Amino acid sequence: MRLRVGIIGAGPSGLAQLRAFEAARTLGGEMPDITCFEKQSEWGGQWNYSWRTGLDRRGEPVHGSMYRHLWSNGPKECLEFADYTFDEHFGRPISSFPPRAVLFDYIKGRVEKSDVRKYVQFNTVARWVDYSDATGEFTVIVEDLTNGITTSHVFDRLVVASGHFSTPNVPHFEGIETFPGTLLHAHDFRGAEALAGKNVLLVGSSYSAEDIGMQAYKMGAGSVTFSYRTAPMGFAWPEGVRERPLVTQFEGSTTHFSDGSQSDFDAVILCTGYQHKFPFLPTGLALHTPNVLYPENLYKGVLWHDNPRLTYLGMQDQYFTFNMFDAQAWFARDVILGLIPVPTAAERLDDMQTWLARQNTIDSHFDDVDFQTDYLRELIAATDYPAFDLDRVADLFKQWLKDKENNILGYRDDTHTSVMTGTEASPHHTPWLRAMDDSLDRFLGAR
Ligand code: FAD
Ligand code: NA7
Repeated sequence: MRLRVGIIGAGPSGLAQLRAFEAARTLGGEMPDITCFEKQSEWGGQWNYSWRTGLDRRGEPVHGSMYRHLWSNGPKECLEFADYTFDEHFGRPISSFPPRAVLFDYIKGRVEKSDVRKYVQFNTVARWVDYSDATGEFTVIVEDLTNGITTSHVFDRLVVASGHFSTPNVPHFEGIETFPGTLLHAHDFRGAEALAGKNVLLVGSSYSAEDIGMQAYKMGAGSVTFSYRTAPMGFAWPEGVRERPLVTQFEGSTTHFSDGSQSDFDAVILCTGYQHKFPFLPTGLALHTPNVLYPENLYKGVLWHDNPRLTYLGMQDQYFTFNMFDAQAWFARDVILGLIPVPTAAERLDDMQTWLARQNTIDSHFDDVDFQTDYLRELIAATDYPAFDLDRVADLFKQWLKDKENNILGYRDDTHTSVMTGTEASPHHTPWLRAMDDSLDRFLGAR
């Protein structure tokens, strides 16, 4: 009997896994029996935009957290697939910071070319997983959301690629229930147009706060205030944008901060991050971790230490994205195919502890980049994923971090050079601050 591999999720991580197996097959390798369950009706994960919030039309929690006018927040040259370049997909240079629809098109292009759609069961949600020590098998209960019928599927290996930016972390602040204006978590944010003229408060000091705050500014917010728990972002903000320490209390539309200051707001957006949540996994298989570069209990960042037949993809905090999911998927594939041996539990622990100890010494974004670069280096060296100059990508990330420091509203107008092809990005026809149409057609069209 062929090895049976189940994959949960057809976002960039799950698609990387399908692509990895397909790449091995085209080289003459034996393909396992693969089934990928995707609860949405289309693949692409977060990049498959949904206007819905809360529950979807079938009553499932909406997965998507992306919004209108979302443009890549890192250079595309840092996430380029090594086996499917932007040049191959678009046939000409494009700019370095494309909008969501353009990256969605790129992701889809690779898997459409690879003909892996046949492995995906869409509209199918993983409800529960059992593992049997006696047989070494996973039993996965799924529901076909189109007809409510549940079925049971048995696998020898399971890959969890269900993402970790969908279940919001929503802290409570004293008096928040008295706030009369717009109040939501970033997960439910879909666009900043209605924030024009409003005084907006964003709680949080990471990517979501920064980007939604700048969207609000771009769309004409009256003022933008960030509230941080640990440290301010410290960018050279434009006029009308400021940072305050943590909110201590809401009193109607008045918000108090820990430095004793107070302000009135029309809208509050909680950009307070996400939870790793796996409602379909029992204790013993479910990963519990904050959003960090090296979650505990994952050997090489992917194999579940307590049961290496279970793989997690994309569970790290991310600098590298698409190409990291590839590196992980190629590694997981070769473990699943028996080409990479799984070390003993003691050896795995030792390896994880080395990475975890290094993680504890990180004290800058540059350190983050170096950490994740070395992590990818190790994974890529272990497989036939096409090698590329990781140090040059790390340099690009560091340049991008500096560019943001210099010009938080203008860094997306910078261009970078592809490490894969040497192609220099073309400047976009419209500066990001004035680009009000984020469609694929407009992006590819002339000025
Ligand atoms: P996801 O994209 O979340 O895909 C997971 C898939 O699993 C989904 O299709 C979901 O429907 C499916 N699924 C979940 N649960 C089940 C279940 N029980 N059964 C069946 N299917 C299930 N990255 C960048 O590189 N650049 C950016 O500019 C960028 N911006 C971002 C902005 C936002 C607002 C967010 C939230 C993320 C952003 N990211 C960005 C990171 C982004 O998460 C990754 O690029 C990528 O989408 C992660 O892929 P994934 O496959 O691991 O997870
Ligand atoms: P992140 O990067 O996980 O950041 C979460 C932020 O939320 C971070 O600044 C936290 O502050 C803050 N946070 C968390 N809990 C609280 C409470 N209780 N009070 C105040 N602040 C809090 O999530 P993001 O949503 O920004 O980014 C995730 C992805 O979405 C990313 O890939 C983007 O590209 C889009 P801390 O610094 O820990 O004090």
